[in-house]
Amino acid sequence: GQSTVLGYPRIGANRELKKAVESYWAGRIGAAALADTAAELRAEVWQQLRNARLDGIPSNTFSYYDHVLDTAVAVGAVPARFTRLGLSALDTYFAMARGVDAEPALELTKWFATNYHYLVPEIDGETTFTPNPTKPLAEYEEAQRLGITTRPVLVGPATFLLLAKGADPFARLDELVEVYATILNVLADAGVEWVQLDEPAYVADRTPAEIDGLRRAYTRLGELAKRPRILVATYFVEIGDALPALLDTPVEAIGLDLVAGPGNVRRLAAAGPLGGRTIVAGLVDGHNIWRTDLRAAITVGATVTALADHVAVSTSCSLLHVPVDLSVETRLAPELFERLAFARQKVDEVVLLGKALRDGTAHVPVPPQSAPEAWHNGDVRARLAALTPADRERGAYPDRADAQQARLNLPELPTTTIGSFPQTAALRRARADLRTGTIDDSTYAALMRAEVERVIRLQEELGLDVLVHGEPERNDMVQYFGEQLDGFAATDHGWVQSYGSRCVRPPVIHGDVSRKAPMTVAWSTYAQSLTAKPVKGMLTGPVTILAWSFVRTDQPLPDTADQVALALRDETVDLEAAGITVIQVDEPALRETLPLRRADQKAYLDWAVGAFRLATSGVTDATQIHTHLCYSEFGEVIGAIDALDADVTSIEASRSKMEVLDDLATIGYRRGVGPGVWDIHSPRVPSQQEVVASLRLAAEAVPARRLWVNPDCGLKTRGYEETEASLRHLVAAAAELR
Ligand code: THG
Ligand code: ZN
Repeated sequence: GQSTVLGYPRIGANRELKKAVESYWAGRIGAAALADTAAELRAEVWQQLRNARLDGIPSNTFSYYDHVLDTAVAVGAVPARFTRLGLSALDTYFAMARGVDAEPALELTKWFATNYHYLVPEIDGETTFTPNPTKPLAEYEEAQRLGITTRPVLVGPATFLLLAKGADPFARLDELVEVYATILNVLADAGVEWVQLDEPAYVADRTPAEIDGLRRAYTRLGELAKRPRILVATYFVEIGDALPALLDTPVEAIGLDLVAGPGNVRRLAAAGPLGGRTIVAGLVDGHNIWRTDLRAAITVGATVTALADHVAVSTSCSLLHVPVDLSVETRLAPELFERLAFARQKVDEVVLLGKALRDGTAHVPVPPQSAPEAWHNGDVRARLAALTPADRERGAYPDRADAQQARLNLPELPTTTIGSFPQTAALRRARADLRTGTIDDSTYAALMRAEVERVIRLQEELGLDVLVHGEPERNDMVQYFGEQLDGFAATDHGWVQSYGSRCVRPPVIHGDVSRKAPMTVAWSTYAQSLTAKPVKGMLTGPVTILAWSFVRTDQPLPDTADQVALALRDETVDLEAAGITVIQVDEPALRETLPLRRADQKAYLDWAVGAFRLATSGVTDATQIHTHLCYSEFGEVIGAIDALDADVTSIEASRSKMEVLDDLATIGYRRGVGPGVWDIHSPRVPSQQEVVASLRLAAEAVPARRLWVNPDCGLKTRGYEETEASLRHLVAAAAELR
C-alpha cells in the first residue's frame, strides 16, 4: 500500500535548469545564483511529491548535468586529467561533462535504450575510488529542512562499473563496494532510512561472473552494521538471473519493471520465498506518456501482493524520460489530452494505485483506453495489409550503381555533407519571431529561402559534388516530420532532457500515420533549381522517428514503423518525380533502440530494416538512396546496416579511426560508404593532410571507387568559420587523392 517513484524530471517545468546552467557557462551568473536555482527546483519537486501524498520521495535525482557523472564524483572516479586542471569542484564537474580547451569531455552515450545520454566514467590504473557523499548527503539534509524525508538515489556499484570504460572496470568491484559501504555509513549517521541503488544493467544479458559480482556486492553492503535499508532498482526490461542473486542477499527491497517486463510477475512467483522483502512494483510507465490502465495495473499489483509480504507501487523507471506536466498543454485535442499523463500525473496514478491496493478498488476511475475511431485510417490499414515482400526490394545493386552513375556522373571520391548546415542566431531568431507572430509565414519562408540560396552558393564555391539545402527550416529532425504527419501530435512544453542542458520535445504518435501533403519537396526542389549539381533530398527514417517520439502501445511497434515508412515512401516518390536524384534517409537511432537482450535483437532488426526498405524501395534504380548513422558502436548492428541496402552509407568513423570500415569489409558490404573524416562534435578544423590520411586508411578497407568523402554528422551545431575551413580541406583532400 506504499507508493513511490524511482526518479523525477530535474529540468524544471519551464526548463529553468537549462537556462541557469547555460547562463553559468556563459559567465552571466555565478555559482551561488546557479546553486539557488537548483535548490528552488529541488524544493519544488519534493514539495510537489509530498503534496501528492507520495510515501517514498527520492532525493539525489537532481543533477547539474547527469546522474552517472554525479555517481562518478561520489565515488571519487574523477580522472586525473580533470583534477589536474585545478578548478573548483563545480568547474571540474562541468569540465568532465563538456571538456575544456586542453581536455576533451568524458564520452557521452545512450542510457540503455532511451534518448537520454550519460557520461561514461573513465576508470584506469590511476583511479583511486574515494567516498565523497557530499551531494547525496546535502540533498537529504536540504529536504529534511523542508520537513521532507527522502530516499537518496545512486547508481549502484555493479551497474556503475558496467557502464564505465577502461581496462576491465568490473574487476574493481570489491574495491568500489567498500566506497559505497562508507557512503552508506555516512548516510545512516545522518539519519537516512532508505537508499535506492539503481542496477538497470542487470536487465541485459549478464555473464555468471557479473551476476556473482552483484550477489557479492549486495551481500557485503547488506552485512554492514550501520546502513540505511537498501532498495535495488532494476528497470527497462525483465530482470534475469539477477533476481535469484539479489534474493541471496540481505537487501530489503527490489524494484521490478512490470510495464516493460510483464514476465517479472512469473519470475517473482518462481523465485521462492521473498523473506519479508518489499517488492517495488513498477506499474506506471516511466518511459511513455499514456495514462495507466488502472484496472489492469491493479490486477498485476494484486498478483504481486499475493507473492510478497510488502509491496510498494512505483513507476517502471525514473520519470526523467517523460515531460513534467500535462496540465499546461492547452492546445492538445481533448480526446488526446484525456489519454495522457506526464510526470506529475503519473505521480497521482502511483498514489491512487497504492491506495487501491490497500483499500480496495471502489473509487478507481476508469480512464478511456481504446483509441477513438477518428484516429484510425482505413486507407493506411488497407495499404499495410496489402504489402508484399516486393515492396521492400529494389533492383540489384550493380544495376542501380550503373543507372545512378549514368545519371549523376560523379567523380571518384565524391564529396558531400550529411545534411544540416549551421543554425545561425538569425535563423533561431526568425523561428522565434514566427512563433510569437512578429513575422508572418511568408516572411519566414522568404528568410529560409534566402538561407538555402546562401548555403547552395557556398557549397558550389567550395566545390562539393552532392549538395544539400542545409535544413534551415527544421527545428528537430523528428519534431519537424511529426508536425506534418497525421497521427502525430506536438506538445508546447513537453520537454525531456536528452543530455546535459539539451532537451527534446518528442511528438506523440497516437493514431494511424499518414502524410497530409508533401513535406520536404518544396525546399528540395527550390534548392535544386539554384544549381546544376545534384541536391540531396533529406528525410528522417522510420526507426528514428519512432525512437524519438512517444509511441502508441495499442498496436505492435513494427506496424507503426511501417505506417511511418509508407508516408516516407510517398515522400521519396514525390521527390524523385520532382527531379531530385539523390535522397538521404537518416537512421541515427537504429543502434540505440536495439533491445538490451540478445534474444530480442533479431526480431527488432528485422522489422527495423524492413521499415527502412519499405520507405526507400519505391524509387527507380537511378535514384541514389543514402543513409546516415551516428555513433561508432556498430558491432551488433553491422549486418543490419548492410541489409538496409542503401546505395551509400555515411557513418561516424573519425573518432573510431575507421575501424568500422574493417567491420564492414568483413561482412562483405559492397556498396558506397562515407566514413566521416571530420569529427564535427569538436570545433577543431582538420587539416587537408589529416583528411588525406583518414581517406588513405579508409581506402585500405574499401575500394576508392566506393568511397565517399564527408563529415561524420550534420553541421547544425557548428559555426560557419570552422565549417567553411573544414569543408575546404575536405574537398582539397579528395582532389589531391583523385
Ligand atoms: N533529435 C532528437 N533526439 C536526439 C537527437 C536529435 N537524440 C540524440 C541526439 N540527437 C541528441 N542530441 C541533441 C542535440 C541538441 C539538442 C538536443 C539533442 C538541442 N536541443 C535544443 C535545446 O535544448 O536547446 C532544443 C531544440 C529545439 O528547439 O527543438 O540543442 O537531433 N529528437
Ligand atoms: Zn550523425
